[in-house]
Amino acid sequence: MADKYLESLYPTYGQYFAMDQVLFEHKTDHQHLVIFDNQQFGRVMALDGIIQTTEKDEFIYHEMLTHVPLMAHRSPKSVLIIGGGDGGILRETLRHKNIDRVVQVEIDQAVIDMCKEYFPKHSNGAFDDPRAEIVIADGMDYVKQSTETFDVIISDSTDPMGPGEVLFTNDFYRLAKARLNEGGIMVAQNGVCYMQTDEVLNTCRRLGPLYKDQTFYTSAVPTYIGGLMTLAWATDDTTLRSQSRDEIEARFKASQIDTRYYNPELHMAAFALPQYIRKAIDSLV
Ligand code: AG3
Repeated sequence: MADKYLESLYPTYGQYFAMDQVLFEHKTDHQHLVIFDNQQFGRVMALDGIIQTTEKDEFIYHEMLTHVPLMAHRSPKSVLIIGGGDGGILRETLRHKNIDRVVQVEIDQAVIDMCKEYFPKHSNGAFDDPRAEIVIADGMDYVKQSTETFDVIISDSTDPMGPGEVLFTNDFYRLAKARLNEGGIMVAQNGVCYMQTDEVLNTCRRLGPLYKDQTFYTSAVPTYIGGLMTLAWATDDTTLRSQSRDEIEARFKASQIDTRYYNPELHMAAFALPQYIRKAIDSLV
């Protein structure tokens, strides 16, 4: 029987993965990194006891966190990625031919190095694309110091504990907004809403007041168990979310991007929120 990797995200509920082979296990300068193979999900990466990405289902998360803002924005040229060391978001971003500048800020060089080696399909050469600049730094320090602005900001973080915690603070959201061009969009990984409802509520409290339109969209990612994953959406352009399916479809067709999960119907539908989340959000006001 193969050893089992038990995810330690929740105290009274969780999932395990049979580890056919452990390929790498190391305490980096920032986090405890494990890479192993599993029959169902292919290669799996975990940080500090929490599954971050798998070879088989990564496309769902990476496509939804990237293409929803990039297809909603009418002419995005530049993108700032916070985190995302495995390169999946960078890969999907660079598939947009109109994007000519991407800055990715990742705190842990070791995550990039290990993912290039063990998950080559995640980045698929994206780290070598001349349009991409990789900065090894804390996302918070970057938004404090940088003067550059972007059309879209994508926060592909861990859960709000350890190095990722700062990326869910008031200060980070305020400073990130200053890095956004007028009418720009910020999206952020926001956990599994059934299991991590407080995360959604905290984001409403902190990110909500900064933007004219702040909500969430969802996607079901098998390895992020517990139901729908919530992705935070924030922009001052209130027209972006009321675009028709045809407008999104026209942009999607023009992009010629061949996706495995994202499509214009899903784009529209992803903003429909379950009633328990709507009620929780409404109870804040
Ligand atoms: N970022 C999202 C990890 C979330 C896992 N947490 C959870 N199940 N709530 C992963 C990096 C992918 N590029």
